[in-house]
Amino acid sequence: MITLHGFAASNYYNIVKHTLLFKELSFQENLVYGSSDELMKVSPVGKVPAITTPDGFNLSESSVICDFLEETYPEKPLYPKNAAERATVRQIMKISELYFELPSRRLIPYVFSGTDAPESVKDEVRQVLSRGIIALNRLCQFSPWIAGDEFTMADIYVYYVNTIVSAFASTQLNWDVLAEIPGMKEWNAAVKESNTAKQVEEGRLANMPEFMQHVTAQIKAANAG
Ligand SMILES: N[C@@H](CCC(=O)N[C@@H](CS)C(=O)NCC(=O)O)C(=O)O
Repeated sequence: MITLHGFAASNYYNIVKHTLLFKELSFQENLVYGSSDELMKVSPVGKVPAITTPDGFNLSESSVICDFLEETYPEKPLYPKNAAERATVRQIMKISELYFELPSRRLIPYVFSGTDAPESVKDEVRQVLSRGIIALNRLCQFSPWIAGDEFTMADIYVYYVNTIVSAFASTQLNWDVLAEIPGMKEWNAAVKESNTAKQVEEGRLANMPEFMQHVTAQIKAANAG
């Protein structure tokens, strides 16, 4: 059986969990937080998520894990057969990671510490998000799925990226980023309606109290040091 290492409050973890559930693969969850010794054994940078396969192969990086799962378990495919269409799916995923996820993440420490981000940081984040908005407006089809008529890995990936945009960028910048992409909110609501997304969300909510305790302890330790 596959082991999924990490914690369900992580959107990256949930990308892989959603993929495993979609493909109906049997897996067990091993609750572990970032940078722990246990995680370092399976993830070279000590980040969540990582997986261990039944034959003992360890792998980290959410999009790489998803590619591996697709290649190893091609049943219930999440990438189109056509190479150009497959590349477009990956392009949407990459752009959402670089221009939506990563800038939004820069604001997480301010949200967790209850402070307002400096204007210079907000400006930088706004600029990167603006490029993401332009690119995703050009690439996303929402017909009905993000890359066309097939539900693909990009639907899973962007859905969980958007949770970070909404929770951190939109709140800190007072900017409804997703509303800048016509069709995005309706598509988001459609993915949220799926039983798989609901199951993943249950896991996230169950983990949140413990995760917040973990974050609070980390902030205290950092302030003490
Ligand atoms: N590029 C990585 C990012 C993973 C990541 O940032 N994970 C966060 C949790 S959402 C983490 O492990 N943070 C703990 C740490 O940085 O020590 C991926 O796609 O898997």
